[in-house]
Amino acid sequence: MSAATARDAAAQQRAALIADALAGLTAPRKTLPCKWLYDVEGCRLFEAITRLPEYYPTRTEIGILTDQGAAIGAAVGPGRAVVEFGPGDGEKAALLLGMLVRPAAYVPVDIAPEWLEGAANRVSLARPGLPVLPVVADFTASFPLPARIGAAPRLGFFPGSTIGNFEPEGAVAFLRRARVTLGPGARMLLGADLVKSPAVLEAAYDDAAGVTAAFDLNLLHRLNREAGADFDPGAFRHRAVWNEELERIEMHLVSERAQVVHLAGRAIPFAAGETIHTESSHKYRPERLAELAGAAGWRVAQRWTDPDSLFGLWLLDA
Ligand code: AVI
Repeated sequence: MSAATARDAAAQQRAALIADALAGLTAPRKTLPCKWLYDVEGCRLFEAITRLPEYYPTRTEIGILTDQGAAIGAAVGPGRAVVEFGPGDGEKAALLLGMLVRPAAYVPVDIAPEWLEGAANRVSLARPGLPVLPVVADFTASFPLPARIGAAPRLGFFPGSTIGNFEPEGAVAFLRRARVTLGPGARMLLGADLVKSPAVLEAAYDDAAGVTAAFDLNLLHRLNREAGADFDPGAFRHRAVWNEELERIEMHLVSERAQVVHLAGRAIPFAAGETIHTESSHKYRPERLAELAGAAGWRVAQRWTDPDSLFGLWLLDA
C-alpha cells in the first residue's frame, strides 16, 4: 500500500469511527460498535485475554480440535478448500488443516492484511506445499473467492465464537452470505460458546487481573487518540453482566459520575451510573444454534464439545 493510500484509508477509518461514535453516544441508550475495540492496542489486549485463566473459550476450543481432531477430520471429509473468516494468528487453522485429509487450499479472509500474513505463514509452515490464498476483505459483507481456489468443495471455518458478537439477525445474515460465497456442497465448521453458569461467564469477561477492563476502556483512549474526544477513562469503569433474557454477556462502560464529554464539536452528557454498551457476546443452546443456522440455509450434521460442555464445534451442511 502506498503512503497516500494508507493515509486515505486512515482518514476514512477515522471518519467512520467519529460517525459511529456520534450516532451511538447520542442514542437514548448509549452504545458503540464492538469492532472499534480492535485497534493495535485492543488486538494486543484481546490476545492477552485469550490466555487468561478465566477466559475458557480459546483453550477449550483448541482442546476440542486437538482431542477430537481425528473424528472432525473424518466427518469433514477429504479434498476441501478451507476458507477461514478472520484467521487471527492461524493457530486453529494450522491444527484443523493438520487433521484434514488432502485439503485443497487454505483461504484466510480478513480486512487487516497484517493478520493475514501471520496466519498464512503459520499454515504454510505447518502444511508445506498447501496452496495458501489470502483474501483482504471485510467478511461481514460479500466478497469473491480467488479464482485459484478452483472447483474443490469448500469448508468454511469460523472459530472462536465470533458469531456471538453479532446480533441474532446479523449472525443469520453472515451465515447466509457465507453459504452463498462458499457455493454448492459447502460445509462449515463453526465454533460457538455455550450457555453456562452466569458466575463462570461474568468472570470470563471481568477477570481478576483487569485485562478485559483495560480492553474495554481502551475504546475511550482510542476515541481520545483518533477522534479528538476528551473522555476521562478514569471516570468510567468496566462492567460485564449476563443478560438472562437474551442469553448474552454484555460489556458496559459505566460513568462513575455525572459528566460531559466532547466529541467532534458535540457535548455529550452522562448521568452518574449511565453506561455505554460496548459489546455483546451471545451464548448458545444447541437447539438455538441449529435454529439460527437453519434460518440461514444450513443443516447441523454433527457437533463436538469438551467434557465440561463449555464450548461447541458444529459441522454444518449447505
Ligand atoms: C472476539 N470475541 C469472540 C470475544 C468474545 O468472547 O466475545 C471478544 C471478547 N470480549 C471480551 N473478552 C473477549
